Amino acid sequence: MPPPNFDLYLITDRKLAPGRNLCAVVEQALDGGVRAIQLREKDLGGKELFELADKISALCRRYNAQLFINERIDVALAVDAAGVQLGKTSIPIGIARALLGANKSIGYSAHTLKEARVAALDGADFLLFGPVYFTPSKAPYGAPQGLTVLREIVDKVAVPVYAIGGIKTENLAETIKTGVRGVALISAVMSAADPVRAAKSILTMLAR
Ligand code: 3NM
Repeated sequence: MPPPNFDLYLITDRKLAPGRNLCAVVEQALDGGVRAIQLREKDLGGKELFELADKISALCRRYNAQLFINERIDVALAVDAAGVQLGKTSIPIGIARALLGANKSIGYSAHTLKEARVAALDGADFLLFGPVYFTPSKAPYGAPQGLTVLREIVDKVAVPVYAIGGIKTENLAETIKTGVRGVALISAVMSAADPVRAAKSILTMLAR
């Protein structure tokens, strides 16, 4: 696959958009210029996830945006998504590639340099690395990794890296300075009072 062409990878979590319809928030993000969405609703079974993916896939097509499905290769194929997001408890990258074919993208969420290197060798198209900053959902796994470790990953792994975990407009500039390809985030857009504006301002900063 060609390298990813997006700066901002927006991940969904409908629990972080309480009281709002997930499709409506995703559409606002697309309105704000987001062109890559990862559907990550881990508690949904196949039926509900497929139905949601189908709706979000139609939205993404309308905006010429790419849709990635967390873990579920079957759902990604069913809605003809751009690819999947895998991690260390997922089906191996090589097997995913065999199922998906050469025209789908595989993102991999790494948490150590070793894991990032192995994922790159196994054929991941891009990596997420984090959590760079404090973020409530990852607090049980230990302290955030910080910018020094992030920079080391960027320098040592020959695959585009996206920073994830606690990324906000306030820390975007210092994060970009590490040489990352872009950033991946949930709450800075999903929980924003105005997701259109939040997406726009993050994308403007990333484009600089
Ligand atoms: N993965 P927010 S951090 C889903 O480090 C996820 O792999 C992470 O949410 C990792 O942008 C994270 O709201 C949460 O901090 C990102």
